[in-house]
Parts: sequence; structure tokens; C-alpha cells
Amino acid sequence: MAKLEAIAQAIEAGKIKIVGGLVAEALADNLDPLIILNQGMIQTMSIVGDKFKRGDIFVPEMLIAAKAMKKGVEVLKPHLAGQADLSLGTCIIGSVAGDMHDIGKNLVAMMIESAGFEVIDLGVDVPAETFIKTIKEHPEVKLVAFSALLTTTMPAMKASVAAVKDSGLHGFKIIVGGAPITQDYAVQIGADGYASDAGSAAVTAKQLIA
Ligand code: B1M
Repeated sequence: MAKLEAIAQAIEAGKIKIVGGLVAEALADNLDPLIILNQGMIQTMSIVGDKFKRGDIFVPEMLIAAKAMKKGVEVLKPHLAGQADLSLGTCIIGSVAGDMHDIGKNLVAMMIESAGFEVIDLGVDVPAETFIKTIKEHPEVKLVAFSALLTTTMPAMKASVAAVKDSGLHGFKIIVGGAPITQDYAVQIGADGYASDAGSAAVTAKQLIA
């Protein structure tokens, strides 16, 4: 547990240079990668978010913590991904227009990939038109995944889902998620599926295309 605490402290303090090494040490000590991710890293980002909300820290501190978390995830990634040898199809994923948050979206992409999908990650601040263009370029696509972390980008998610559905393109399912998104909202905007975290996103992704 001391290792998890050290990882959490390094992420919160934005110590980008040491996080990777600490995660590698925790793995060498046979700590479960999912426990490292959930208890050492994701929980820490919640603490960072709460401090930001209270005004104890500001955007630069939040950004540097996010960068430190990314370094840790890089080291963790090969240990989280399974060896799926059969492709379930292509999944296009991105954070919706106006949304720059990508840590959660990257985790979702990683878990969906490890479930057996080929993932095309469009990154952050992705306009609906880019999703549509990419679907046209990849007619084999089975899943389109939208992430939003801000209440202010929820309308962009709604508009993106509507634009993709109105495009007349078909043969794929739509999955949505992100901290402010709920099952009810997903239904309301016409998505086929919703997941609250990266693990359940992979499970839902497989169920949607079954
Ligand atoms: Co931002 N930010 N941020 N931020 N940020 C939040 C989201 C916030 C809750 C902080 C707070 O006030 N407590 C708040 C939003 C409030 C609201 O909308 N109600 C907020 C704000 C206000 C802002 C700015 C507006 C701040 C400002 O500039 N004044 C600004 C907006 C920028 C923009 O997007 N246009 C901003 C900027 C940033 C940084 C750039 C500094 C940085 C992001 C860096 C990056 O991502 N590369 C940042 C960070 C780090 C956060 C917090 C602290 C952490 C987010 C995170 O990475 N969490 C966040 C507070 C918090 O979450 N507690 C906060 C860890 C991650 C693993 O969890 O992203 O929730 P999460 O992903 C989960 C699930 O949501 C789900 O699975 C993931 C893994 O389990 N999920 C999906 C996500 N996508 C999914 C898709 C799916 C399914 C599940 O299917 C497709």
C-alpha cells in the first residue's frame, strides 16, 4: 500500500519524472495493475478535481497532475491490455467538440482495444463532421464512442450523436460516457449504449455488437 500512496502523491504533486518508475516498482512488487490504476491513479484525479472545485489548486496544477497520470498509464498499459487475437471490428472514439479532457477517454480506448476492437482514436475536441468523415473512410466500423467530461460539452455530445444518426450512415452502434453522462442522458440523446467507466465500456461495447 505504501507504493500506491507514493504513486498517488507523485500524481497529485505532478511529479512527471518519477511516476513511471513508481508504477514499474509497484508492478515488480506484483501489485494488481487494476488496483494501481483505480486506487493509485483514478482516485487521485478525483481528489485533484475536488481541490480544483474548492479553489485550493488551479488549472496548471490540474494539468500537471493529468500529465503525471498519463506517464503512469503509459507504463501500466501493456499490463492492462489483454491479448485479443480476433478483431471484433473497428471502434472510432473521441472527446466531443470543445472538450479537451482525454485521460478517461484514453482508458476507455485502451480497454475497448484490449476487448478485441481495432481502435481509431480521434483525440480531443472532435467536431461531429470529423466523426462522420472517419466513419465514411472506415465502412467496417462497428462502434462509435463519444466521451464528454464537462456539463458544457454535453450539448456537443447530443449534437454529435444526432449528426451521426442523421448522416444516413449505418452498420454501427453508438456508445457514450464521461463523468457528467448518465444512462438516462444516453437514452435521451439516442445513444445505443452507456458506460460509467472504462471496464464497463469494454463489456458494453462487446454486448452492443453481439
Ligand atoms: Co477539467 N474539469 N477542466 N481539466 N478536470 C473536471 C472535469 C471538473 C469536474 C473539475 C471540477 O471542477 N471538480 C470540471 C467540470 C465541471 C463540470 O462541467 N460540471 C472541470 C473544468 C471546469 C475544467 C475547465 C473548464 C477549467 C478551466 O479552464 N477553468 C477546463 C475545460 C477545458 C476543456 O475541456 N475545454 C478544464 C481543463 C482541464 C485540464 C486540461 C487542466 C485537465 C485535463 C487534462 C487531460 O485530460 N489531458 C483537467 C482535469 C485533469 C480534470 C479532472 C481533475 C480529472 C479528469 C480525469 O482525468 N479524471 C476533473 C475532475 C474529476 O474528474 N474529478 C476535471 C480521471 C479519469 C480516469 O476519469 O475522465 O471521468 P474520467 O473518465 C472515466 C469515466 O468518466 C468514464 O470512464 C473513464 C475511466 O474510468 N468515461 C467513459 C470517460 N469517457 C467515457 C466514454 C465512454 C464510457 C465511459 O464511452 C464512450
